[in-house]
Amino acid sequence: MSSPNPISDDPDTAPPTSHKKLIAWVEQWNDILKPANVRWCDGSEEEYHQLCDEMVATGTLQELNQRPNSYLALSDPRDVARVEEQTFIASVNQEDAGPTNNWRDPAQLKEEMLEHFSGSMAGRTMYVIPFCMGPLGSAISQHGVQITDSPYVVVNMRIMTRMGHQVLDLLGEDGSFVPCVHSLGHPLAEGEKDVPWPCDPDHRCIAHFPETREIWSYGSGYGGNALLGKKCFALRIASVMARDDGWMAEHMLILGVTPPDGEKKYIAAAFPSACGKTNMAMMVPNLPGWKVETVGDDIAWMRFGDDGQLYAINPEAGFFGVAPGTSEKTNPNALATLSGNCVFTNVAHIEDETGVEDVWWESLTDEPPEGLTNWRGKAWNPADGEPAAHPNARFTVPASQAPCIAPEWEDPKGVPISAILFGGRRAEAVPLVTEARSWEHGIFLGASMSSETTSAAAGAVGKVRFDPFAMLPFMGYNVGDYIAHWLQIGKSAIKGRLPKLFWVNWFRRDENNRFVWPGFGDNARIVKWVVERIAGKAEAVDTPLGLLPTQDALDLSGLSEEQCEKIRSELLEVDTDAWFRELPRLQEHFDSLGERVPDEVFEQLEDLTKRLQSV
Ligand code: TSX
Ligand code: MN
Repeated sequence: MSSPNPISDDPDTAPPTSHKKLIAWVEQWNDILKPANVRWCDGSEEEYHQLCDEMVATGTLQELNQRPNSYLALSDPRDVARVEEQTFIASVNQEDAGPTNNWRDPAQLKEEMLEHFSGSMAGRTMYVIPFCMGPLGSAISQHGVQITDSPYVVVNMRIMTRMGHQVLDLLGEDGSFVPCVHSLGHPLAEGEKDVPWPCDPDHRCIAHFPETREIWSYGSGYGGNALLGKKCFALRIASVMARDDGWMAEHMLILGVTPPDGEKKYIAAAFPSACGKTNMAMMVPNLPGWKVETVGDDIAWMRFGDDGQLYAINPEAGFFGVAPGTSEKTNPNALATLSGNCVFTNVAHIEDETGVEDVWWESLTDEPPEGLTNWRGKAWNPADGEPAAHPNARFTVPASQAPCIAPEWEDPKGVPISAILFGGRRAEAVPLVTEARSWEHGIFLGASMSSETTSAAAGAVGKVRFDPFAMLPFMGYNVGDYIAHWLQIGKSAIKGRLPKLFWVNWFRRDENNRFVWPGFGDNARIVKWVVERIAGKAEAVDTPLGLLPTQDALDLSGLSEEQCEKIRSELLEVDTDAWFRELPRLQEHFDSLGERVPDEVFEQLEDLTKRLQSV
């Protein structure tokens, strides 16, 4: 005899699909999680408003009267960021997860997690969110279905993905989807009062099963731990799909750049955290007549078209950006994007005597306004030395609202990528811009990527951390196999059709510890050289590190004579001494990545050593 089933017995909650596998999967989890209700999300505006209103009533959200349809959420102070220590790649063989991932045996991990999932949605609604990563109907897009007991996750997923009934239509009766299970881990007993940000920090676990392409997330409601379409699916699981099916899932922004009298080109760029990826994607060029438009700010999925070109889509529909540091000076386009329809998380709250309710974060204005409430919901006192907004405070906003959004950002066929930049934050040694000598040399540069830690992350400041391809926390499989996949992409490509690869560094400092490069809109000068190199119109000089702009090739017009002199002598020269110090660190880095690192990487390191020795 079958037990009464709230999914199919109640006509109001009957599944709006005839996809048997999907219905069976939802029923299976309904039995495990034991929610009070099941709600299939349709993705409508009414649904969004209803959930927001409910969260205002329960105290999860505060409405902001200065920005239409915008809200502030303050998290549990123990649930403020991705949790890498509790993030797992559960492949059958440990070696398939590789030395850079936390590995667990899949069967064992599932058994453990099921104990936590058992009854974890008691007293709550289980939302079923069908979503699409990428434009609806694109051959590069992929579908997922997330189960969650967090209405905050539902409204964020509606901004960050294409979600709802259209996705069920696309799935039809047997379309494939990545099943994503998420629970906050805070069941409610009969009559128990809820808290504004339920979670279970002591038992958090973000699990990926690459072989069966499943995601299980327990205990956190924050960002990449909970919005499973983003880091979990679009990077960790998608990187595995991409390896198996000959495409690429990368931690990259995508921008379009139009020269004053030339053809629009598209550039993808990978940077570790705290290098200003969103700022770069939304850059206002400091060169007359040049235009930069945004296709994506965080993730790129790339596939070869029939013409042999690599085409990229942004799998996301919104920006989930770090708020602190975002200002009229660093990113005016982001501020314009945030005029309404935003969810802010862990920023500070303003409520003044005139009835204004809005948000604030560090460096939004030169001076903080009076009467701030900090991200922990307490009156903010600057004398305490604590920031008003959490350093990892976020905004969630539809990408379509950006004034700089490229008109073709949702083109299902993607945009053709002409160049890929690898960057990092390095005070020394790494030049302003270097063109790779070949695809294989570019892969060596990507695999060598490193960045100095900033105060935004925990731990020591100014320590160099390697972060190959800015993918270290996001590879769903062995890092050596990942590098081999990049090499394989090069082998399977039509000759001459691959994007050119570059290495950039905006963060060199002088003897007084001041940044030498003006950065921000002036990065357009580097973009210009890149675009001209693609067109075969700019000069480069062959150095041991790769191809650097000749002293005159970089457009420095409008910068002071003193600045130009410093840039030419410090940022466009190879510091051989610094590189002899760097070589053993690189050797150690590649040795630490395990047995599967391809020989080509070590050959590149040898070649670099020889070139430096023959200077
Ligand atoms: O985002 C940044 N970009 C990329 C912009 C398109 N930031 C901020 C990084 C933290 C997230 C940068 N910071 C950049 C940069 O190019 N460059 C720097 C370093 C820098 C900081 C301040 C100044 C110049 C360079 N100038 C003054 O303070 C006047
Ligand atoms: Mn990212």
